[in-house]
Amino acid sequence: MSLKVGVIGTGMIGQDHIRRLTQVLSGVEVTGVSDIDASRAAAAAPQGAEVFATPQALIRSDRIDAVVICSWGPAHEEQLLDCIAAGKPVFCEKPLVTSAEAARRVMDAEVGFGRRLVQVGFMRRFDADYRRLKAVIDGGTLGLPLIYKSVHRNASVPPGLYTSEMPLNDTLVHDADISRWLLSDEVTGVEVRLPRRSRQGGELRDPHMVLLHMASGAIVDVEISVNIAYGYDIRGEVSCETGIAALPNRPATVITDAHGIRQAIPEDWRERFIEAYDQEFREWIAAAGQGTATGPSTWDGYAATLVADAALEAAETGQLARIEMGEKPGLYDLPLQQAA
Ligand code: NAD
Ligand code: ISE
Repeated sequence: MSLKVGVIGTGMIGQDHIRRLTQVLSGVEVTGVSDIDASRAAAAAPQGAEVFATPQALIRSDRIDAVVICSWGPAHEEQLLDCIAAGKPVFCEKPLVTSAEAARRVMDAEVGFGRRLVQVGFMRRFDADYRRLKAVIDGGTLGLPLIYKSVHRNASVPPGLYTSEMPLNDTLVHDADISRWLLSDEVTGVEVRLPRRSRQGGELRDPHMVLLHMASGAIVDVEISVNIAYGYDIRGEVSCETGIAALPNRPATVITDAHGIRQAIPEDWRERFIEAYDQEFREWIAAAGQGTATGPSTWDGYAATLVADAALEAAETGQLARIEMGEKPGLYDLPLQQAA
């Protein structure tokens, strides 16, 4: 029997996830959609799907077994709380929420429910290159990881919609999550340095250099550039005691023609992570069919939110901002090494 899914938010990634749920993956059917822009929801609705007037009506409907949230970050908390109240598994695009207090409210609700229902859209954990990189680090042949360099470059971001806080509370959350997961470690402090401003983004503060101090003493150095024009470029390299391990440059196809030898660069996240998104949904569909969730959890979303909050503070003060996560509820007690 197919899992009946409702999609909230039918913008860029909502439409891309509807495509994969209807055309790529099996065992799943999109039976409802909702968006504050009703005409956008209607245009994105697959044949036979109901267009719900509100996210709440979609979440409560018996035509919906599980929910995919692709609305804007500030709308996630209310929609997550409604899904948990209805006992429905929910895939929520990152960021989980936009403040640590909101993350704690979602965690309290899920812990009160007594079973994991939430999977957060940290798709890098499902990417084959990142999984191979993690296997090398976990294998221990290179010794302990000491430094991780994470490069996160976007060709451009939507002017007006993407604000000056978003490099740190929307984009950085991917690097925060993948650093915790790759290194099986927690972030305890954040520093931010602001280099010369790129003229590509107008008044937008861009780029950012971020240092994540990990509990083990390892340090992660993150470059966030969101208007770099040439393409979507994601890199990662871990320096260990006796060697380094790095992501390959993607895609690997080398083109040789009259202009020289070059590798094409993905335009945006849809192209670079197309297989990772497919895989995160395969694993989500299997878990949601059992009434639960797998992979990146509410705890992981909370951890990334704390990093975002600390990064905003560090950018303001120029000082190291410390992070105290508090005690992890037993519901999330899977070692970081195993979560996806
Ligand atoms: P978008 O602006 O293209 O689409 C968002 C949609 O949500 C819009 O159609 C908007 O009308 C709708 N919406 C906003 N508030 C709503 C509400 N309260 N109820 C119902 N609908 C609402 O944005 P996007 O790029 O598709 O991003 C959506 C989310 O996905 C964001 O949280 C973003 O951070 C995340 N995202 C994740 C990735 C990834 O790589 N995992 C990539 C892009 C976006
Ligand atoms: C976007 O929302 C994503 O999640 C992309 O993966 C990220 O690279 C981009 O910076 C965000 O705006």
